[in-house]
Amino acid sequence: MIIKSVDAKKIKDSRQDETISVNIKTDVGAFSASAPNGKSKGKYEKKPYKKSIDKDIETIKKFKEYFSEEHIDKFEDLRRIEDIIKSEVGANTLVALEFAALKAMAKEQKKEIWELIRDSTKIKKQKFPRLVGNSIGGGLHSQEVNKKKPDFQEFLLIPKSHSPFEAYEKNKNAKEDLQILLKQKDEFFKSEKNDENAWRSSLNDKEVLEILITQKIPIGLDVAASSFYGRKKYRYNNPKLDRTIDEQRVYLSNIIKNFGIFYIEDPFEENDFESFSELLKKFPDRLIVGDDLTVTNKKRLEKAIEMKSINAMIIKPNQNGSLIELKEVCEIAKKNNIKTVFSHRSGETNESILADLAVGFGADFIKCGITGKEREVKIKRLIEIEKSLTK
Ligand code: 2PG
Ligand code: MG
Repeated sequence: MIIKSVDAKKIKDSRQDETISVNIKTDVGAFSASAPNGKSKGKYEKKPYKKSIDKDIETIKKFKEYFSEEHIDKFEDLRRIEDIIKSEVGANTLVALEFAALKAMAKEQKKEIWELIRDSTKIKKQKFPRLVGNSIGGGLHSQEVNKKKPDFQEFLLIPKSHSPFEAYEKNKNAKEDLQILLKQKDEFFKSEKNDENAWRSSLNDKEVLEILITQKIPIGLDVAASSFYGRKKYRYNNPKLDRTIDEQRVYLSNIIKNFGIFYIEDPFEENDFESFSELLKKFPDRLIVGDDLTVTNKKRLEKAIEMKSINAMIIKPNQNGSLIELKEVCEIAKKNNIKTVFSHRSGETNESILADLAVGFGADFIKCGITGKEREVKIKRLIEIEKSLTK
């Protein structure tokens, strides 16, 4: 496949913020793809744009002649695109371009995108990723309800099923049950949704967990601790309380024990590899997940492995931009028994390629919400792949 020309434009994400959509013309047709936006971003993520979205759009157009000299036929050939443009644009621009290139390659080879990453005989033997769905939210993704909200960013439901179809049904039903329970327990609840289409509530973290345990589905938390850490303390608002690093360790250990938490993401701020290690030592049978800690970055993952900080990690394509490095990160994770959780961002688009990547790379989990158009396109794509493989 040959890329004949490249164009890009600004589109709106689910939060109505600007993001990039890249369009390529190739000898097998035109293809476009877009990248999402994070809000509780890790400090060590690659920048979405080199200087600005407008500058990246200008740059990518300038480089179009260079692309037309390259044959791009297999996943590894994305490296050729990276050699040309990686240092010139940001992670969002690069990843959207690589997504579009994958779509073109799939068309040319009459394959599905996930098949470009791994052949179907291997996929058939592997388990489908389990859904990780955001049911109730707080932190940076939620506005307050009657001046209050939970401090943790995401209260996640993780059905045991490896069938995306089954898990999707379970999560949708549970989310409806939670609406009824919130109406009973939260006098200010108005059935409003947050950035990721999760319920907004005035309840605090423990009160939300009391409700969540009624569902009998394994519970996950994205504490997103960096977003409320400052001057050596975790600054809780609901109720108002500053916790030292030691106090945070004790508090979260109690939460994990008392509510049987199965998955906990970013329990500590993004530089504190040591507290992660302590928690993992104490709870080796739970998933201690790095997101802002590891930012889909090889060096950060290597440090987390050396420090024994995590046994699971978030993979977000636009935290890095390079799908070649993302592949390496997944391989290193697998070798070291670290589970991978392919994840959406809080500001999403209608792009569904995350599902193909999750299947192709053999992800253990996929975190992409429960409801909302931008979330459901990814789940539905996963179900479509499931159906095609179980025929
Ligand atoms: C996270 C993500 C997605 P954001 O923290 O895991 O849920 O949030 O995209 O805002 O970084
Ligand atoms: Mg996170």
